[in-house]
Amino acid sequence: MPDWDSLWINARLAPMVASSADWDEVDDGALAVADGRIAWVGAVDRLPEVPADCRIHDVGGRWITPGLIDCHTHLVFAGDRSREFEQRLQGAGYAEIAAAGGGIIATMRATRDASRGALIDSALSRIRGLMAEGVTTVEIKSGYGLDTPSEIRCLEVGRRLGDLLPIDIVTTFLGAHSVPPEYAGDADAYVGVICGEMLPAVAERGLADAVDAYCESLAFSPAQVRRVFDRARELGLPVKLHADQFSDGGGAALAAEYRALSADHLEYASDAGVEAMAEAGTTAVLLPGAFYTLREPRPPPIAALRRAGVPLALATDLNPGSSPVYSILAILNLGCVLFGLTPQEALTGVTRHAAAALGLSDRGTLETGKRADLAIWDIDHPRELCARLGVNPCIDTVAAGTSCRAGGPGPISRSSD
Ligand code: DI6
Ligand code: FE
Repeated sequence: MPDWDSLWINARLAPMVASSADWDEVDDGALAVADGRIAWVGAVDRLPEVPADCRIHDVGGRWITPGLIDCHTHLVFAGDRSREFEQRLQGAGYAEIAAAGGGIIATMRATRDASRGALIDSALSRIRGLMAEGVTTVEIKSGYGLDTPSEIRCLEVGRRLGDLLPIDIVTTFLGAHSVPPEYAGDADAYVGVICGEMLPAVAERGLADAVDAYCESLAFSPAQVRRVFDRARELGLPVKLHADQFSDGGGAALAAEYRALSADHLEYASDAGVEAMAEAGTTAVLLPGAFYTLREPRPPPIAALRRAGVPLALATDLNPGSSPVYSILAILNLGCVLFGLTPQEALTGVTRHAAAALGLSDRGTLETGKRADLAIWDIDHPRELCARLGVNPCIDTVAAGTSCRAGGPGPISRSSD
């Protein structure tokens, strides 16, 4: 007799396992959980005998997908940049605003001045918004501290959020996000601080699961990124890269050379860079929120990425400047409308491929042995999640087998006892 502690029945399942064109859906399915892991999943007519003390959740014919994964956010920050949004509508450019002391440095100032409690509270509400949309794993980058104590504090806030929430938080060090004013004009010296002081301190405290950098003319050069990546490698930390967002800086190929988990943005990625990513197994993280908000003219080379077989992921890039998008469902729609992804590619981009972009093989599909991260939807078909803007059909988010809404007006469930 299996030792299941809970069973979801009367469900339509979208396991997101197959990379074929169809949805590999299971019309009348069931899913069992033991110790936070999927213990059995499939068609109900093949369901083995159910233990008497197993808690039954009847979802009333609704859809269950893997819990969604937001694999790229900058959601620990203070301050507001909507004035810059207005300036851009009046014709100012993103780089121009940054050069005038706005941009990332404006958020750095506000974040350095904010209390730890304030950073936690504002991040909690952003994450709760994502959880309400079926998100069970969130990646959070630092990058708004830009000195050692502030970067450590932002990563500690990320770890603390993981303790406070039922979902999983993954943290990424992004000290190489922008050159802080105290090193203005001397990026090489600042990179020296990142490599000599920040990264060792972060690694020693176990505060980051990966290291990222911003490879762009208004941020860091490929040579500077190499120094950061070499140090990360010495410290045993995997790397990710903000690559080719506003120009072809060779970021895609650089990420591939370092076997990066992911290269993100990629609007100006070259064919050679795309080929190198395919060879290296580096996932492409597409960020339509920044493309939309900055009204960028050139989408990433989706056809070339598809042809090369590069896994496509999608994420909010939630940040106050270039992507103030607080909804992963909106990102599904933007990924389809702006980048031409199919709904199935888009949903795979926030499940299986998003897990790969974080180097995680224990989630992102409905398969036996994986974390029992589930999202339960009041829809007729998963493509609806991409086809509509401004509606949230998620009725429950389950993290490692536990309903995140059990406290509130919760899930459709009938306890067997
Ligand atoms: N690229 C972006 O679009 C964001 N970071 C990055 O590396 C911008 C972040 C911000 O404007 O605050
Ligand atoms: Fe980003």
